[in-house]
Amino acid sequence: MSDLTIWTYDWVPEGPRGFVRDLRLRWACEEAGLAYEVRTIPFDDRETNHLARQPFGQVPFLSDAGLEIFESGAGLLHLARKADALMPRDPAGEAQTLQWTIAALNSIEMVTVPWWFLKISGDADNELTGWMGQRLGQLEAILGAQEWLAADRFTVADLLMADVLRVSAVRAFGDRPATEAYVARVTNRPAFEKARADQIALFEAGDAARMARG
Ligand SMILES: N[C@@H](CCC(=O)N[C@@H](CS)C(=O)NCC(=O)O)C(=O)O
Repeated sequence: MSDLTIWTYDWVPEGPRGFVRDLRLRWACEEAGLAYEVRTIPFDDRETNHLARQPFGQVPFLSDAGLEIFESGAGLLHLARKADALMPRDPAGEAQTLQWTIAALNSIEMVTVPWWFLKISGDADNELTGWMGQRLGQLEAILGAQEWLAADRFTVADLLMADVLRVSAVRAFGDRPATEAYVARVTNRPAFEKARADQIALFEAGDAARMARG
């Protein structure tokens, strides 16, 4: 048995499969060669059935021996501390990795998720479009000039930024060739492919279990 357990739902509808954020933690473990297992909580009653472990009723959360950690970003940084493959150990490389990891969450995902939500709710030209366009344009300039966000190499910051940017509506927004090449490059990594395939297989098994329950 591994010390690391990634917790997710036992099932989700088809739409979010391949995008549920446990994938970030699976991907990081795969990149780092960290042994882990995946365990589930029931999707039904999710709003109340695990509040002690994830106060918003969401997934993922991570167990590591006696520790429990929620928020995918916190889980990623916890894993990054264990593995050079995710974060360099020199102070400058580590600082760059931390800043870009937080930027992925707090400067990019902070606008892309509400923008996407308004868009799928029928408000395609919503008021967040200008804000998101500005942020993604700024990132496009950076990704046009450098291959990786931090320390001239792949880090957990790239894993997270690419996961934020790979949402199809965000990917299709505007003409951003450097960003598109970056997302393709990062998500072509075998560790991503495995994490994604494993997540989809878990939710497909959940289909069968729900069908058997009737
Ligand atoms: N900020 C949280 C967001 C977690 C989140 O949005 N989880 C989604 C799955 S990817 C979820 O549990 N959705 C179900 C719900 O909100 O009821 C994180 O990064 O861990």
